Amino acid sequence: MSKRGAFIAIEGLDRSGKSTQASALIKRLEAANVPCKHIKFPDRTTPIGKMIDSYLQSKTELDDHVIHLLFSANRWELASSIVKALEEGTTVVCDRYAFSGIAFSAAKVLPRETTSKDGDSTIPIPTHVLSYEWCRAPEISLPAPDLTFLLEVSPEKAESRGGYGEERYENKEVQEHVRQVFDRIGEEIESSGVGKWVVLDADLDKDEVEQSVWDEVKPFIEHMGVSGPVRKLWDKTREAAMVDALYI
Ligand code: DGP
Repeated sequence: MSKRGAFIAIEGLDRSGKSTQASALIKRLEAANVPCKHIKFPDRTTPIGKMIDSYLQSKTELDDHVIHLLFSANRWELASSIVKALEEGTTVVCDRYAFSGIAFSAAKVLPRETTSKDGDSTIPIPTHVLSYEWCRAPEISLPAPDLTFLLEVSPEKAESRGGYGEERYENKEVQEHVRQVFDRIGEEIESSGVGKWVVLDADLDKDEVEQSVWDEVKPFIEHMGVSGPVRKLWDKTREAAMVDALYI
């Protein structure tokens, strides 16, 4: 079977420099004559994307479940075209993906935190609106990236970068919860063996981050792409079918 393109996702907290790094990676791939395609989620141009855009700018309010499913639907809108591009030998660089979907939704806590008495002290208990498992469910079976970068930025650095705080989610508390969920996702992806998860320090100078990204991507270029079919995220259907087959 001939090689296919690599699926590379760039994830991170707000103002971590994802978009800059995605563009820089595309430039390097083009310079190396690698067929490549740059996509970004949310894709705010589709009808679903326009609803998401309006929500992010706080022009509309939506139930937390509804907006989560819209973000996911926005990825499913493009899922088959991603697989097609990869199978045709195009490397796809994706600025945000399903992992942001889970992290930003599962990080949501109720505005008023519940408190419980522990002796004399009061411990704040963050009450999550949506469970991790519920948030992950609609992302199951989406095309799985071969390589995911998580750009970690400190709150101080993020705030010092332009435009921070203009949209929903861009505050320290939410970003800290998001960081914790990203860590959990990274552990799951690494242990599932479905793709590589690379954490990079995005407080560093952008050229240093760009070089670290390229060092990870280079082996894919040297091997002229990826062998084997595009895998699926958290896909248990094949395993379940194999177990069922044992009992037939
Ligand atoms: P960006 O255009 O990359 O700055 O993303 C806009 C904001 O939307 C950012 O705060 C992260 C958030 N976001 C991105 N994807 C998702 C998603 O799938 N679900 C949720 N809840 N938030 C997301």
